[in-house]
Formats: sequence, C-alpha cells, structure tokens
Amino acid sequence: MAHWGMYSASAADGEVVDIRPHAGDSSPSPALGNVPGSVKHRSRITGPSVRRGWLENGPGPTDRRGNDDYVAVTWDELTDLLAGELRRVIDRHGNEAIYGGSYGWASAGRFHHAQSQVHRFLNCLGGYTRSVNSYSTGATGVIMPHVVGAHWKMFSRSTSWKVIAAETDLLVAFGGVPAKNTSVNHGGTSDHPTESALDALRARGGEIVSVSPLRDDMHGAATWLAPVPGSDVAVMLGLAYVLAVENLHDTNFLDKYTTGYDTFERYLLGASDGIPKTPEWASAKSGIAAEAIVDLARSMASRRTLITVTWSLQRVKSGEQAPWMGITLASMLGQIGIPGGGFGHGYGSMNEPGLGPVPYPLPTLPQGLNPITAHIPVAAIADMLLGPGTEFDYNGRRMTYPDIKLVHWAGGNPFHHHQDLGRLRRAFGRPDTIVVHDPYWTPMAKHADIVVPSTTSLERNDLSCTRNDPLLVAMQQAVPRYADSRDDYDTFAVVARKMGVADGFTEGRTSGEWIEHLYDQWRGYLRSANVETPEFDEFWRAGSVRMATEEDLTLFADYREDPVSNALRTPSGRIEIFSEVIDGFGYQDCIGHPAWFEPVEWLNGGRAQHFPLHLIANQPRTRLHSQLDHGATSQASKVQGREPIRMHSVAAAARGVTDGDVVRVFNDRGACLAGVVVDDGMLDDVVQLSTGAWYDPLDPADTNSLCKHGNPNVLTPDVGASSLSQGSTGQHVLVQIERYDEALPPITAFDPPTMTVRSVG
Ligand SMILES: Nc1nc2c(c(=O)[nH]1)N[C@H]1C(S)=C(S)[C@@H](COP(=O)(O)OP(=O)(O)OC[C@H]3O[C@@H](n4cnc5c(=O)[nH]c(N)nc54)[C@H](O)[C@@H]3O)O[C@H]1N2
Ligand SMILES: Nc1nc2c(c(=O)[nH]1)N[C@H]1C(S)=C(S)[C@@H](COP(=O)(O)OP(=O)(O)OC[C@H]3O[C@@H](n4cnc5c(=O)[nH]c(N)nc54)[C@H](O)[C@@H]3O)O[C@H]1N2
Ligand SMILES: [Mo]
Repeated sequence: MAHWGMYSASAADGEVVDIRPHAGDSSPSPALGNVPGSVKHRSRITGPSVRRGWLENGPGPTDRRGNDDYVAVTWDELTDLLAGELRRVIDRHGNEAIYGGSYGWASAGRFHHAQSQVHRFLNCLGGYTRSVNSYSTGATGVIMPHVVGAHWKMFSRSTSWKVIAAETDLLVAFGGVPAKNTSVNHGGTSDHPTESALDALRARGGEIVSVSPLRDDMHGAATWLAPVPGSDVAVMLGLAYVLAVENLHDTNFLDKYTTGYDTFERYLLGASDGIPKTPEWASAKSGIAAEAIVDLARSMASRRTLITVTWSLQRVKSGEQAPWMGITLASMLGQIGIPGGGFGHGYGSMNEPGLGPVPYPLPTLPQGLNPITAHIPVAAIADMLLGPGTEFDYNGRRMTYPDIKLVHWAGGNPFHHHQDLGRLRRAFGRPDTIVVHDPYWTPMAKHADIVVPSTTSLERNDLSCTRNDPLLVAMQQAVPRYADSRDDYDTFAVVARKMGVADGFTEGRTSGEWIEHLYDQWRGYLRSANVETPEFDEFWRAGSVRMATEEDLTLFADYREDPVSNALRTPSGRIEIFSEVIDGFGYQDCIGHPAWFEPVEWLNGGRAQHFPLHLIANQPRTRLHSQLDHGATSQASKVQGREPIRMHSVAAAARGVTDGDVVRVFNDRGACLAGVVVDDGMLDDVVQLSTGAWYDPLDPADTNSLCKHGNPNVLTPDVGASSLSQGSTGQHVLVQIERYDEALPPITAFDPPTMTVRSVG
C-alpha cells in the first residue's frame, strides 16, 4: 500500500521489478509506475553518514550545509553522535530548542509512520517545539473552525460521490475536480471512484462548470471559465451580488442556520465600503464576462447546486477567503445539508472527499505527551529559524519564535514543501545541528549534519488504512532491507536506549510485536462495539480486512435536520458568515466576514509589470510530491531531463520558444530551468510548473543558485496567507521566462554527495 494506492509487487534480487494495482481499483494511479527500480536506485542512502564539517568542527551555524562532503560512519558511531548531541542541546538549551515539527508525508503505514515515530521518540526525551496545521490546508485549518466549528469534517464527512452522482444537477467547481490529484490519499486507498461518479452525473443530465485557470482541471466540463488566477473570491462575490439583488437568496436558510449575513450584505452591496460587488466589478478583476456571472448565478439558484472549492484556492495570500466565501455563497443558495446541494471543499484535491468514513478509530501508534508548549504554524519554519525571539500573529494570539538549536526531520522534504528555497537554505544555516532520516539522498538529506538511512515501506511489514477507505491492509515486506539502512523505529530504539529512555519508547516490543499489538488493541475496541474481526494471523494471511464505511453522506445534513441538537461548534452554533471572534482580532488582512483582498502575486497588480506570467505551482500528475521523482512515470514526463512547464502558444511564441525547448523561469527571488510543453488549455499569460522536481542548484555554494531541474519553490513567496492562519502561499507566483541558450548543465539531483574518508584528528 502506498499513499497513491494499493498494489502487489514482484521482486527479484532485492528489487521491485513489477507491480500490479489492486484488482478492485477502478482507476489506479499512474504514480505506481515509479515503484519498480526504486529500492536500489543510486540515490538511496547506503549507510549512516555525517557531514564532514560537522564531524570535524562540531555543531554550530554554518554556510556549508548543502555544499559539503559526507563521511561514512558505523551505526554505533552514528547513534552515539545523535544521542550525545540531543543530550547536549537538551541540557544546555532545553527541549524547546529542538524543532521536531518534521512536516511531511513519509510513507503509508500506521506503525512505521515516520512523523509518529519521531514525535514519540522526542516526547520520551521531554518534548520539542512542534508545528501546527499543514501545507495542504493551512488557511482552511484555521478559518473553518471559526466558520463551521471544524475543518476536517468537511473532508471526512463530505457529501458522498454516490449522492453527488445521483442528486446534483449543477456542479460549480472552483479549481475544477483534477483527476490527477485524486490518485492520492493520505495513508492509502483501495479505489479511485471520482471519474466514474462524474461520468454518472453527466449521464443523468447533470451539468459541470469548472472555474479554473487550467482546462484539464476538469475533464468533460460543459463550461470552462478561466478567471485570472487568484480572482475567485471576486467571482463568488459577483455571483452573490446577483443572488442578493435579484432576491434569489434563501433568507429562511440564512436566518435559521447562519449568523452575520446582514453585515456581509452591507459589504456585498457596497453600503459599508462604497464598492458594490457587481458582476461588472467581478468581471474587471477576473476577466470573466459579467453576463456569464449573471447567467451562472441564476442557473445556480434554479437547480440542485453543489459548490466546490479545491484546496489550492486557499494555498495563496488571503487563502482564508475562498472557502469562507464559498460557504457563504452556498448558504445564500440555501441548499447546505440537502443531498447533492450545498458545499464541498477538496473534491479533486485528494481522494478522500466523497468517500465514506470508517465509523470507528483506526489502529494508531501513541505519540505520548509533549510538555513543551512552543509551536509554530508549519509554514513559518524559515521565519522561526531566522528570527528567534521575534513576535508574530497567529489566530488571535501574539506569539514569539523560539531559539532552535537542533532540527530533527523524519519523513518530509522541506526542499519540496517550503517556499523561497534560497531563504530556507539561509535559515538552515542557523541551527547547530540538523538531523534527517530518509531512505534517499534528497536535497534535505544533503543539507543535514547527521544522516540516518531509513528503509522504505517495501522493506518492512506494517498495517495500513485511512479514515475514508474500507480496507485495513497487511503491508507485507517485499524485499530485504537495502544496504545498511534501518527502520526508523529501530534507530530510535537504539538512541532511546543510549539516552536511558528505551522502556518508554519501545515498551519492550519489537516492530513486529508492535504491529500485532496495535491490531489486537484495535480488534478489542471493535469487539466492545460488537464488530468482529479476524485474529491477527488470519488477517495477515488474508492480506486485508474489510471495515464498514458510512455511505450516502450529505455534509451538514444532521445540522440542517436539527440545528439545536446538532449545533456547530462555533460561538453562535451556526455557520458564521460574520465572525465576532475574527473581527475582534482586528486584523487588516482578515476581517470579520469574507472579503476581497487584492493579491500581490497576480496579473492585475503592479508586480506583473516586472514578471508578467502567472505561474501555477500545483501538485504533480506523475508522482506524489518529490517522492520517486527518479521513477519511470515521473521521468517520462520530463523535457530534456527538466520538469515540464506548460505555456500557452502565444506566450511561447512571444519568447521565441517552442515544444521541447529549455527555458529559464525567474523572478527577483530565484530562477530554475524547465522544459516547455505548449498547451493552449489556459490563459495566455498563465504557465504551470508542478512541484516535486528535486532541487538541483547549479552552484551549491550559492543559496540563490539557479535550480537546473525545475523546482518552482526557488521562485515562490515565503509569506503567510494572513495574520490569522500564516498558511503556505506556494500555489501562485509571478515570473518571467526566457529561452535558455547556454549549454545544458547535467542533472545531478539524484547523485549521492561525495563521500570522503574521515581525517581523524
Ligand atoms: N509551491 C508549492 N509548494 C507546495 C505545495 C504547492 O501547492 N505549491 N503543496 C504543499 C503540500 S499540500 C504538501 S502536503 C507538501 C508536501 O511536502 P512533503 O510531504 O515534505 O513531500 P514528500 O516529497 O512527500 O516528502 C516525504 C519524504 O519522506 C521520505 N520518506 C518516505 N518514507 C519514509 C520513511 O519510512 N522514513 C523516513 N524517514 N522518510 C521517508 C521520502 O523519501 C521523502 O523525502 O508540499 C507543499 N509544497
Ligand atoms: N498526483 C498527485 N496528487 C496529489 C498530490 C501529489 O503530489 N500528486 N498531493 C496531494 C496533496 S498533499 C494535497 S494537499 C492535494 C492538494 O490539492 P490541491 O491544492 O487542490 O491541488 P493542486 O494540484 O495544487 O491544485 C488544483 C488545481 O487548482 C487550480 N488553481 C490554482 N490556482 C487557482 C486559482 O486561483 N483559482 C482557481 N479557480 N483554480 C486554481 C490549478 O489549476 C490546479 O491544477 O493534492 C493531493 N494529490
Ligand atoms: Mo498536502
């Protein structure tokens, strides 16, 4: 099982040579094609390694990270060094000086989940500075609890695909429903039903309107509206304006189920700020014809309409506004809680929305308690490392960045996920020590001092399941452990022993015993709820056990049915179109109701005079993030070895480039190379370059070096969505593009660093 689906593997000579998707999967992910050949790929870390400068000079700030040799050490030396350094930092600076936020997807599996492992380990040592929220839903995760009381329920208890296929007449999809993204689900998935559900909707006569800068974000949409990227909130306000002035809004619903519509309406009509949000106003912002906005609003009010917003719309500056405004618009239509109507968030972002949830808890490795209260919103990592002691705003609080001495990472790749990589590299120069566990020499591993070689999930047993999929799967080891790598659990167990906390960490169990224990514990829980499951051995032999899932859900149906007993967990118990709490924070960049804020990185602003193309840095079709970028499916998409950038023929012609050329994509933060794919399925000043090409600096000594390979995060802004959420804003960035006529530098991202023999002093 992988995050991108369930499969079985054939292996020979310690390598996966072939894979077969799960027979029940109606639309297996293309990312499966990256798996064969991944175990023994040359980018694997063969054994414990330490950065030479750190070994010779000891811990401390340095500009050599990302530009140094490594020394091979034994496991005993590595674990001694790691235990000694953790002890030094804790004794001298306290546990708060350890950053263990360790964001990232790692691999599927409930026990060997790297983040759970590192958190449990650090908690045994007395805790660490942690991170909150995610890169996925950084803005949503903070705003939605204020608006509807929780954010995760919107995905895990979303309206089922079956209900949408049967009931929805009009699907208005902001960001489309990109099929490429539904290939992925955190923790795995046994089926990919999105496309067939959309086909069924269409076959019934349902209509789909995709509002998205890229045509292929929605296959077979009857209508494709391509707004200026970042202008969706203006479009939604224009739609809301039509509903309000034509009296198409459902005042009964607004009165009974929401609060604050009146305040919002004063803004909408321009009473509070002098600007009526007319369709003409929205058209000037978005480039979508005013008549199209009027027609769409009337059409929405006349039929069973579901409004969906992908997560990408909130991974931008003021990202709180699009989901908030989406719910407001759906509230005006009054169909929230009716089958096939209302609101959805994340259809086409992940496989999960639309799938039925498992109604009981899943087997889970306990992470223990973290007594350290220091934390940051996850995308503030560079701000924290560069500005210890600096104050910042977050969700109504004024907080202070701790002074981090040691960064401990397992299962994530900041050189994939973070923005403005030049700035991140300078930030990573500040701590005394960086520890990274990874199976591969990723750019993050190449910036670490202590490099811990991990196994991949193919090299160990585990259990996997996820909250919206019926299968609990026995993940069975396919190949032996590669070279001198180890399971993260075994590494942590040894370091825990050396630091005197072995009992707390292992509880006396091997990993095999833990897996059985987690299963048995879960089985006991289910039995107490009168659900019978097979014994562990039987489950392991069978390979999976099928769990019940709740079917035919409609988001907020329970709330609609009984808004008193099923009140939302908001201060008013209702959907908060106006939030007194947020209003009380007094933020300029996130006021008490959804509103339009002019973006910085957009085509209608001053910055576009210097960088006239809007780059969409979205999720890659051919892989999960940076994982297995060296695999066959990912490599087949590259152009002269570079990540493909899609450009409109007009933009390409204006720059004298054509299909297959390599270009330099740049702005005032950085530059990367990319390979041109001409595609007219977008506005002519929009370009698209997915995330995930391994960062590959032309000059490793230069933190602002050109990336030879095409990682868009050398270009993206490292600024929070707003004072409220501080969420990542990596989806949008303005750039310029020119043909690259110099000799093409070879890709070196997948080469291991130079290993040197130790000079014993
Ligand atoms: N510009 C821009 N940037 C973005 C986004 C965007 O839209 N635009 N999207 C953001 C989003 S939504 C996300 S979620 C992030 C994703 O960012 P990440 O989750 O950090 O990216 P991954 O490439 O999945 O990194 C997982 C790492 O875990 C390692 N790994 C796998 N299995 C194991 C294991 O068992 N043990 C250990 N120790 N390591 C393991 C893999 O080799 C890999 O290096 O990126 C964000 N970045
Ligand atoms: N194949 C694959 N699937 C994945 C992942 C992966 O790495 N690979 N990553 C997974 C993860 S961790 C996450 S969090 C989700 C992320 O899910 P999302 O954030 O929803 O995914 P993206 O592909 O970044 O964006 C979806 C689409 O939104 C459109 N879009 C961008 N900006 C705008 C805008 O301003 N307005 C409108 N209307 N549309 C816009 C883009 O055209 C883009 O293709 O994807 C998951 N699915
Ligand atoms: Mo994500």
